[in-house]
Amino acid sequence: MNIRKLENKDLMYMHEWMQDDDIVKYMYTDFKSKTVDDLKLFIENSIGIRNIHFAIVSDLDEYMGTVSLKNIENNTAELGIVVRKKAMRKGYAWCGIERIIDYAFYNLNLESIYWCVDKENLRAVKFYNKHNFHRVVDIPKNILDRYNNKEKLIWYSVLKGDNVNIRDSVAGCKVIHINTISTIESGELSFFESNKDIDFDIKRIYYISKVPEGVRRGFHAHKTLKQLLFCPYGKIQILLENENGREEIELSDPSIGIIIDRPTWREMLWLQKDSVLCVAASDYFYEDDYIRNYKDFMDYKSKI
Ligand code: T46
Repeated sequence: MNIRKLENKDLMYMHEWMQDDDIVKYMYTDFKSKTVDDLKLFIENSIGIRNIHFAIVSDLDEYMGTVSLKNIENNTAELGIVVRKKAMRKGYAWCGIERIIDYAFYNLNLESIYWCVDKENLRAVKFYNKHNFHRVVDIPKNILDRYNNKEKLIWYSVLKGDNVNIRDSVAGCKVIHINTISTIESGELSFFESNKDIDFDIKRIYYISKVPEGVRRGFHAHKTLKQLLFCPYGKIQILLENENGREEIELSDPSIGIIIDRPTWREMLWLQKDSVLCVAASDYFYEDDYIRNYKDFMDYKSKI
């Protein structure tokens, strides 16, 4: 599956979903009244300066939906997506979104993308929440004014650098999405709370900074300490090893963290100068809790 320029052969499939009540009921454009001529014109003008629409297609090049960037201005744009019934729950929506995000950030050099859904469109809300898209709180008035039923809308956004495709765990340690509130033109705010977002009391916070690129730190495990690691700035590779194996993950998105809650060997590689590693820990600093020798760690692991 992929995205490509809309073509006239897509027209009949576009017309098909526009007549489907289940699909258009939460949309604010009157698609039902669109004629074949309207659609021909739409396809002809699908790549513009202010609005860009692509077809989401199957491996056999069959149209499965449309993904759009609308109102492109001030380094931002509104995302729009629709998929045919046939394409639902098959990964086409995700493919369309992933590709358009790349296109927006790397071809058009935008800084953010935003969109809204009707609160009652539970399927869409579930989809965006599941994929960790950040909720936006302060939508600029000129954007809100495009919609009549403002109170019924939930807004989401992706900012350049957000990692939208992250795995669930590394060596069995949970990768978490830290609560993050976006603002379209002024960044994101992330937060977590003890015993709510992470299931331990935080007794200590420390951070590691001013590390030159290419340097590795760590090379130890903890016997009992639980920690949440995150990278509020830069890019750091974290290598973890425990009974689940030896795996790596790159931390580069401030809204992503790893919870290490079992004896795990760790090594941190600074992939970018001035990256900061921040850690929320379940206990005070006790040197006795460290296993700083790999062989000792292997022995310790074999006994637990
Ligand atoms: C970990 C990874 C991710 C203190 O005095 N208090 C503290 O709270 C900490 C964390 C360290 N220290 C002392 C202990 C050493 O003399 O600071 C010195 C440097 O610590 P270390 O070499 O352990 O730093 P890293 O970067 O290898 O490891 C640190 C944490 O120590 C460790 O718990 O999980 O970050």
